[in-house]
Amino acid sequence: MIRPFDKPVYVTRPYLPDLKAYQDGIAEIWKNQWLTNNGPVHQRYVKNLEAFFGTENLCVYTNGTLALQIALQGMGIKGEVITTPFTFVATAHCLCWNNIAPVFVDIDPETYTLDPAAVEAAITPRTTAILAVHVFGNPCNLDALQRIADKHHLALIYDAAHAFGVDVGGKSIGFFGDCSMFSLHSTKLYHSIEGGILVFRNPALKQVFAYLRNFGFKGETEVMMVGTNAKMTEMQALMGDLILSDLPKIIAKRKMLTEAYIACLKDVPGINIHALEAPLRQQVYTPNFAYVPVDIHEGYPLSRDALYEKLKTFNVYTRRYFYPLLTDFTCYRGQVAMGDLSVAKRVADGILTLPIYYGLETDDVCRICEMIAGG
Ligand code: T4K
Repeated sequence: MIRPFDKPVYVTRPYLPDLKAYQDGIAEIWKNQWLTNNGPVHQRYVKNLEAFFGTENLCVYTNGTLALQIALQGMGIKGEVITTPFTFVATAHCLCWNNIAPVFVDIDPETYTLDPAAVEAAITPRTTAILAVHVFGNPCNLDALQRIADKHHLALIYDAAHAFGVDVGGKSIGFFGDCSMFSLHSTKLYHSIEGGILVFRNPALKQVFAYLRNFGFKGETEVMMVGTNAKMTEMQALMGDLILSDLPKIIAKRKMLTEAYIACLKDVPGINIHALEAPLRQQVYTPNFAYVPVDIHEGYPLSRDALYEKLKTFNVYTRRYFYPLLTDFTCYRGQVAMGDLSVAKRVADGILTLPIYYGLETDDVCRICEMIAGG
């Protein structure tokens, strides 16, 4: 008889740094009397991020959504942009907020990222960019997408919201394409409460991206462009800065938990764990173990949704990231262009993302897996 957890086990919990260290940082902010607008903690954080990424071509924002909106605006993206329906709504919302038409195409069944052949088939004279998502931290097909972008003179932008800490060929995944957005939301493995980062190729964008973050201001009396307010506060910067040095131990713990899921689920009929195993098997990139997506299919005695409900009775709150597909949401249904999305639909209907966070223990993982194996 498997007992429910006494306290709710959520799909994620934020990593919290040492409280005393955060309190000391807050005391410094009190002393500075500087809360936002490029304060000293923000400046220190940016320097540390530049060292982490190995580039000065980055800008920090109050959240990932505004960061991505600013990337599209600052790069002058217009017309149609090809993107994925299997992502968080923010990806497509950022296009629409810039009056850009999203064109949704299908995904690869192994990585759940954009299918390059489907991307190429959807290009029209109005296409200006590809907005690809490293969903669950899985790198997109970087070479193929770059080849298509080069051949058709398109910008290549990555929504790397899930991919902080992922390296490819020894360098950050942020170095691929023209620009990448990392989300630093509390639900992410690395966070700044709320936050976002743009990493980009063209150094000239740095000034534009900074203007757009602060209403377009240059000094006190000049406004260069119609910007917005997307500045990160000192409290956010402090959180991000304190957690940055903990990243290796956060990722190591998540690797251990992922391996525990694999060991406990590998023989459960009807549960496909290829998306958990793939990052461990390959040699090409360093994964971050951001999510635990498992695919529930016919061999399992319950439907995905029934399992999701059943786990709630054990006090386990999984999520169906990313279901429904974006194209099925009220605001997009019937309003947007799309190709054949049969793979994306199948994936969205079968995926359950299981709990993973620093405070979770392998015993908890085994207990969750017993609940799943019980059918
Ligand atoms: N692109 C992609 C591909 C994204 O996934 C996202 C964000 C974005 C763009 C936009 O980036 P941001 O603008 O957010 O920086 C969450 C996050 O709010 C969102 O950031 C994230 N993707 C998305 C995948 O997940 P919800 O609506 O599922 O979050 P919520 O509030 O239901 O939280 C999930 C669980 O986390 C809760 O059940 C409990 C736990 N939790 C959450 C918070 C906020 C805590 O324990 N403590 C907390 O403080 O969207």
